[in-house]
Amino acid sequence: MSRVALISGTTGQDGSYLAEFLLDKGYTVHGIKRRSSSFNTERIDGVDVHPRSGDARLFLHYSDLSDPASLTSLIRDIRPDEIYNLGAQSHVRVSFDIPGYTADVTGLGALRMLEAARAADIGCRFYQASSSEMFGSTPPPQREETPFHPRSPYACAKVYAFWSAVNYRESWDMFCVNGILFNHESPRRGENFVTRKITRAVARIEAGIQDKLYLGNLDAVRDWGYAPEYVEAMWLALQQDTPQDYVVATGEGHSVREFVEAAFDRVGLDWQRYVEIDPAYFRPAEVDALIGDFSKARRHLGWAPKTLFGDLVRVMVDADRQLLEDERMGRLVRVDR
Ligand code: NDP
Ligand code: GDR
Repeated sequence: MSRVALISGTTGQDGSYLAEFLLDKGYTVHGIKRRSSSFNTERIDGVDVHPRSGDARLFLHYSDLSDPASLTSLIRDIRPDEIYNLGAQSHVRVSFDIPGYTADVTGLGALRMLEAARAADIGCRFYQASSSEMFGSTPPPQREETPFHPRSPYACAKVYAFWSAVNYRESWDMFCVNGILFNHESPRRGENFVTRKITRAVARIEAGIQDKLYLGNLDAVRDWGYAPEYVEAMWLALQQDTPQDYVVATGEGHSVREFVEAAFDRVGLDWQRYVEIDPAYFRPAEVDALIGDFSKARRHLGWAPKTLFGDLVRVMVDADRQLLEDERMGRLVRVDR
């Protein structure tokens, strides 16, 4: 019998890659999608989700992390072997504008998933999408033992979710794991995160349909990896004998300025002619530098990143050039090009 996984956040960057990864491993995958007034399943539209097709193994269900009753009945009905809680209001800058909503979905949402899993009493394994943002202003390198100092409502909510997962592990003997993932990007990255904002703008500027790129703090340093590789680490963390927490990162730090420069270099343009600073993109409190030490993940999971900074920038710029070309030619476009 095929193993069964439930993913919250299936329609997001990571959820879409994880769904594909698990389907390739032979899992039956159930995903949560939330009600929206416009289509929000674009990232997984390429996967067969048609429930009437005899061999369909991906099923999407309406639910929401703010609705405990729907989570409880979903888990009770599906009886998953593994739950991946990836759903979140995941934008750090936006969390300053909607702190209550962020705390509810990103923080309490995790608790609701944990409690629904406990109530179902099915012995399932639970992955919580924790974040390097929890380290906040604690200087790099950051590892599993590094103290948290969150700098945004988003990061505070993630700290709450992190400790809730630990608490369910210790209180109820549940197999709960936190993956503390550092920034990871891809052509499926949301367009208002800085890497994708830059690569999309580079493609448009090269094509002559955009003049300027407005950004905030160029000095921030991040440890950027490649999303498809990070979902494997999530899965590996749930296959171990004991539940533990893992930092997943590349170990390399680069500034936003370096990312901008490398992306414009890829198309032979001088970034200084196009980039302007807009203070609207500054954050009330910034996280200056995140660089992860992933030696525990390497040791326990046998995991290491393959795609590093230069290749990541190249993959993302090239994908956005191709995407733009396809849009201009009126071709049917999938976001994972
Ligand atoms: P995305 O923002 O791309 O995806 C977030 C997902 O959560 C979407 O599917 C979204 O649905 C869903 N969601 C939002 N609100 C709700 C809600 N109320 N109920 C149910 N689902 C909801 O994030 P990523 O894929 O980049 O990240 C996945 C997870 O990992 C998130 O929890 C994020 O905080 C965390 N993380 C991400 C890192 C990264 O660098 N990408 C690093 C560390 C942690 P919809 O599509 O409808 O908006
Ligand atoms: P981050 O990602 O906050 O690290 O959270 P983001 O790409 O939004 O910002 C990275 C850095 O770039 C600076 N920056 C800008 N950011 C955005 N979005 N837009 C801009 O115009 C801009 N200009 C400069 C930011 O100030 C910041 O320092 C991501 C999310 O995926 C979280 O969910 C996840 O937990 C963390 O990564 C790890």
